[in-house]
Amino acid sequence: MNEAVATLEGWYVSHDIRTLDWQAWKSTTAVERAKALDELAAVHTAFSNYEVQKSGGYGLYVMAGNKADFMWIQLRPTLEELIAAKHELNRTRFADFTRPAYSYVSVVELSGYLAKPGVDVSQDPYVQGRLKPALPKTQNVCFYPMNKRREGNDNWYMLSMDERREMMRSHGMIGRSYAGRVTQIITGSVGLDDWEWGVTLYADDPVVFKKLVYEMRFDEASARFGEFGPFYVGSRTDVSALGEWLHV
Ligand code: 76R
Repeated sequence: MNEAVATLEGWYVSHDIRTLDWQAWKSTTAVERAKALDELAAVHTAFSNYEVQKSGGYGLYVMAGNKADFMWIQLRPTLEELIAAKHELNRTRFADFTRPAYSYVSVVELSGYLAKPGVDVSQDPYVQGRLKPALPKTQNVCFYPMNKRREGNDNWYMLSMDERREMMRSHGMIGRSYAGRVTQIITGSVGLDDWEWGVTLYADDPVVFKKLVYEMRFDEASARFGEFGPFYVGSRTDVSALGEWLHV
């Protein structure tokens, strides 16, 4: 049997992606809309405080395209707390106007392919910071789930550790050439959701998503082995900006 790479897991992650029922939103009263936005503002502040207290991560985004209108990304130390965060949002009046578009449950993952030997990761502040991250505050976000292929000669899981490590080295070198322009959070979801990983990318300039993902398509780890789910792209927002978006 081939050797599975060792992984480190950090906080649990939820990508909660929803559409707005515009018809219901427009046909309710201005008073109801104001109450709904107030309740949204209250949970938004509560969620943001998890980041301030370093006990979770949080981001709210308005989405491009017709697939969705909003994405809430939440990070928590346990699955129970992640579920509680969903319920907190669902208890608001604002949630009554939302419909599920997509959701993804995963856990922050660092794989050991390129790990430095001899480092005690439980004591390493850099590693711990990456496992329990505050979400980057760039203007834009791109999320998609993916698999590594398991077909015929293109079966990632039948490759030796050395072959996989070499491909991940090449992958990481492309990634690093985007340092300062894009930040990635890789989350593992084998056994948690329908794909094997979630890829969440942060950049100010959304063209960088296109350039990075395109360049990686030519690299063996993606060209031969990458299988991709739906892409969701959006822009970071807060409740006051959202109030303007939702003003009817
Ligand atoms: O953790 C590290 O930064 C070390 C190097 C590294 C690993 C191990 C790394 C770097 N990645 C790793 C693992 Mn990645 N990554 C993706 C995608 O669209 C595509 O073609 C693929 C989606 C992007 C865009 C991306 C970006 N990476 C992984 C894994 C787990 C694989 C496994 O365990 O088998 C996946 C699925 C994956 C996918 N990667 C980087 C980037 C970027 C920008 C970097 C450099 C990050 C940095 O230097 O901080």
